[in-house]
Amino acid sequence: MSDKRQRARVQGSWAKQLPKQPGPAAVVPNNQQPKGDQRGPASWGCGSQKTQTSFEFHQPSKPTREVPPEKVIEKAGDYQISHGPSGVSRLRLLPGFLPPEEADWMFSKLLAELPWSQKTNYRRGDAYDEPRLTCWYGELPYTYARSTMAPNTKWHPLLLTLREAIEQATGCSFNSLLCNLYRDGHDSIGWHSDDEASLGDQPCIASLSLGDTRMFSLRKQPLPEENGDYTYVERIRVPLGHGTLLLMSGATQDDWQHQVAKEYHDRGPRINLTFRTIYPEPEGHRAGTKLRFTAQQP
Ligand SMILES: O=C(O)CCC(=O)C(=O)O
Repeated sequence: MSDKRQRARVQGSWAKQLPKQPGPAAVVPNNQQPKGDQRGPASWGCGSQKTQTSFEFHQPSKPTREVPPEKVIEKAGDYQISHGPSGVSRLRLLPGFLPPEEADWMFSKLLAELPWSQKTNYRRGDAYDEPRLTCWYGELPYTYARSTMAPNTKWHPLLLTLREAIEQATGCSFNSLLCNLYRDGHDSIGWHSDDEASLGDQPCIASLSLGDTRMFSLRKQPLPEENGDYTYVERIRVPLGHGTLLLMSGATQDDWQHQVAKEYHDRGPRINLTFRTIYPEPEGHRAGTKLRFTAQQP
């Protein structure tokens, strides 16, 4: 038990008040307790003095489980972040994928020219507005968090150029694009995996960032016996700056969740483009179904 909790237990308002004792404080370290004949007669309960109660304080034993230290990935490279029954989870980070001047120009153009809007999602029947703006490109609609985005089928020419460059750099092909605009540090995306059945098995997702740097966090899915408790899971942080490309592939969407949390200091706008491949939902299949159960939605 932590010191704080230990104190709260002893000091809690529900705790019975002990009669006030004269003399030294009740908590006496073991090595300072008087021994045998060093004790005065009062300690034996003789005479007119009341018996003193002493408590032994034992340092709580160290918790046997430790929260794993968070890792940070910020250098260019290919990373195998886990290896489990679903396979290897991979990240590839390419900071400076776009040179800064090119990235500046693209950021201004996309900010001004994409059809940004705020999507309404549903959680347990309640509607909520996403804390960011989005737009969706492709041939098919995209459903997540119980709401569907109609596709923009006519791609902005700059998005087509970027798609081609990213396909060449990654060796993956993409037929769709989710664009996110974080207007400031208060915009965010909550913990989720891109694991809707429409994205297929082990999708390859390429994420290009433009504008202010935001922290992209990943946390490992807990084992079934943890009952959805993420306390002891592995965590990784990846700062995503202007012009950075991040590729997630392998089992990353099966075994990890990701988020961009709110930040409470000054953050400027940021655009994130996530290229994916989307497949038609099978007949009789409810749109937006997850491949696994997840309690949270972005
Ligand atoms: O903004 C980002 O870097 C992440 C976006 C994201 O998680 C998503 O679109 O699914």
